[in-house]
Amino acid sequence: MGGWLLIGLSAASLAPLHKDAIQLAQADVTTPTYGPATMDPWYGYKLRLATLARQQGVSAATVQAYVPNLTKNERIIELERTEPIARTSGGVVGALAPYLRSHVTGSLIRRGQDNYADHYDALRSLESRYGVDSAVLVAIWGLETSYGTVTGSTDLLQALASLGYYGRRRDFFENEFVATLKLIDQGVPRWRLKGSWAGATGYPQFMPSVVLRLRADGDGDGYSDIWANEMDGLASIAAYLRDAGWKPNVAWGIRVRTPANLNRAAIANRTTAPRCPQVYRRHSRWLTMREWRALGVTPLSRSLPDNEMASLIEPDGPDATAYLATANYRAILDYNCSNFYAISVGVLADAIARR
Ligand SMILES: [Ca+2]
Repeated sequence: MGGWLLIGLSAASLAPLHKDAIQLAQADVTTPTYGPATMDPWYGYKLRLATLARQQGVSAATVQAYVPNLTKNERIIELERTEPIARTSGGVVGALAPYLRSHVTGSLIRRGQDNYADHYDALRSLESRYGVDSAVLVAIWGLETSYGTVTGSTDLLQALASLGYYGRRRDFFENEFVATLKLIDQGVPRWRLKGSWAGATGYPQFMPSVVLRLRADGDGDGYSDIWANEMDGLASIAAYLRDAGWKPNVAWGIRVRTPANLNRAAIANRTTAPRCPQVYRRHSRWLTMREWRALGVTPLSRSLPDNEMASLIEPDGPDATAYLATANYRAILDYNCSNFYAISVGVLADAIARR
């Protein structure tokens, strides 16, 4: 097993390695054993990654250049080991106001307004191209990376390989590892491929597979550089939201007042969302704005069209801050599945557009 002899091998000759790979995939996270006992487990795991990458069409040259020398990052494995499964707003009551104070700061609002003004014409053209509210694009850029100043400095290949090796979310991270190699095949330099410890990269903080699928050219130079070109980053966020079902010219949501006698059992959502159900559990069922008015739920400032569907969200429980959230709120949840995150995006976007 010495050396990296698999480079240039045909798919058929990779088959025996693939058998090892299946065995590796079934390894228990808590007692990791990779490959034959005589093989260094990390080396064995890199063979598995190289095999997967070649099977999924990554060039032999890229695999040869970037996989054999990878080292394992124990610090990242420790972050993954101690990562709470649900650290977001699902189930948390009574914490929206302090969350908004610490996340949607005066500085973030002010810099968002400046960026919105600086890029105003380009943002208008993105809005007509994608149909997505440009203030929301700026707000996501601000919350994800503080307007491009904090994009992460972790080497993606090392991080994703280490996370796959640890194995709690192996399929997910291995897919992202292969996607990162495909970006290199597309010409993205390795030094660009840095991000958060969990693999989010660039101005939009996309996972590599999302970069492959949705990165867009916002400034019209024919290339999408989501790591250094602001308009490319914003266009890519717009492409994501459009893909997630954004409806043009509809607000993400509105603040509302609820009546004292609102029967919450009657409006409870009885379906279970397939994706992040603990977040959707906090939404009421869908009603039209007209139906909400009939129940005494009234807008505090702007309203929604009578026929627009929305669900009621009361992050701090009854008789506190309440929102009617539209389909566009769900598109934001698709970006990052946390009610507090989506509300922060909406509140920041409203403040950015208000100036
Ligand atoms: Ca570009």
